[in-house]
Amino acid sequence: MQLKNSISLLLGALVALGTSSCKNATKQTVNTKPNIIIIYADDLGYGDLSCYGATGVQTPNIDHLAKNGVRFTDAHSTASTCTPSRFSVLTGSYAFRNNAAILPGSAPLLIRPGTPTLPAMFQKNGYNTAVIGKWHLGLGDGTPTWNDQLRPGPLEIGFNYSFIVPATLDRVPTVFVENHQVVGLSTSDSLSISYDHKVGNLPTGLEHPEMTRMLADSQHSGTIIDSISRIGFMTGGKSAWWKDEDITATVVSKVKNYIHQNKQHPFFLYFAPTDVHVPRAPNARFKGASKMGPRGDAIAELDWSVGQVIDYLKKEGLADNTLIIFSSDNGPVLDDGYQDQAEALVGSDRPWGPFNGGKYSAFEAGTRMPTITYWPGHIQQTVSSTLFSHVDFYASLADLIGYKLNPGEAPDSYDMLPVIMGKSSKGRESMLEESYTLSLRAGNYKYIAPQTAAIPDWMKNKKIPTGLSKAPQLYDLSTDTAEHKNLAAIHPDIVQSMQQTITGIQQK
Ligand code: NG6
Ligand code: CA
Repeated sequence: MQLKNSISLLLGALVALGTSSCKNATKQTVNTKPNIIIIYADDLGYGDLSCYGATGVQTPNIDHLAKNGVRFTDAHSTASTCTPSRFSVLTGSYAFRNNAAILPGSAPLLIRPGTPTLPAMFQKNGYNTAVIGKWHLGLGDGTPTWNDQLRPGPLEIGFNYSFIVPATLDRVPTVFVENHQVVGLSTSDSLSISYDHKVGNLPTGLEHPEMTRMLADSQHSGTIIDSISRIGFMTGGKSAWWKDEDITATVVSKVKNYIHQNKQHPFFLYFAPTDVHVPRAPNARFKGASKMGPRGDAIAELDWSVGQVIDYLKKEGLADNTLIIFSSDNGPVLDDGYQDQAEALVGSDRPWGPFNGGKYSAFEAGTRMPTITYWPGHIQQTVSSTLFSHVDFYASLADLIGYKLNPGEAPDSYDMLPVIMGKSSKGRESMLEESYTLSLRAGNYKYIAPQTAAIPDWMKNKKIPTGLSKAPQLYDLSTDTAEHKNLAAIHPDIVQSMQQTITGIQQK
């Protein structure tokens, strides 16, 4: 493999350095394996970055990655919502295998200890591993014990360190969890939450909308914390509550600490920024950074975080030895329950790019993600239209570090390392997309399996078509990027064969 050759060349060079001189070189020889950072943003759409056509906000730091790395135009998260997409990145499995769907903040750990995971794979190969940022994959065995040790969690499935937002910004509890503990919790003020009834006396958005800084729909009108009403109810644990405006800076400082502590040791960092999910309350420093109000400003804040990582790697002398993969977990949504003017201020920008749909949708914008790989001196700069899925990170990164997958490990993951490195354009022959149904991409076609559950084809408040229909749908993306013209009736043979492929994947 070409890449392995280049790694051995690099190894050779470092060893040579180590024999010829000084302390620094000796230090560097310790860390000969490349570090890997996956930066996985939240709800960032295909058209949300200036390198993908955004004009209402500029994203110079992420654009820098794109200009010097591989910018994908047909790369996908596995699903159009968060939990299933993140499940797939970390396990190399499609989420339907585990019935993974959006989790409440009280859910137990979805990935059971003992399951092969991407971080555990790195650990086995001598890496230190961390998750910093959004988790949303559950904690504990039953109901999480917020006032006690929270386990199992990230540390039980392959991470050496974790600093997480347990679920989403719009869900209780609004606290960080570091390793097994809620950060800053006082023993004299225990924290409790519920998703079905009010606990404690804190005001809710339903009772006191005037106490909130942005109005929310009824589902987001539970307990008000930091002037924002949330999904669910919460009381106590006051010393541990986050301030929304400070979340990104806190998380970025943890990222820097982690990189610093591991600068002489290979590491895998899953950095999951909370921008640009609702409620969008970026730091005041970013107010007006875009022309698009809080949603655009949150994109600017996200770009800042990426810039901080790039600069810090340089400062620590790690830039040339670190592969960065940047992407997002699902497509964009303007109104996800809070009135923050996202729709009014979007202007002529198209967060969903040239595609139809968005978050939650079976149409392309649900899963087609801005995706960039960057590794100075190693990646061949290019724009890649290769069909690629984030479930492939697992097998590709295994190849990068010379690890052979065990039978059954990362069952849906293909080794696409040459594509990640910009050295091949040979993509997947077929790829599953998950939403409230299953879809399949193969050749020029996209097939969306019929969905009989009572989910509408149009989400009125969000103004997003779900892409669901009781009838099969078939689109030719080479002539119909926006999935408007259903060809299923004209090509029943293609419909049948694509449905069979899905059934085959399901039975694997
Ligand atoms: C939905 C929430 C939405 C968001 C989403 C998860 C309601 C009405 N909406 O159920 O606000 O939290 O879940 O987003 O409850 S995700 O990016 O983590 O998938
Ligand atoms: Ca998301």
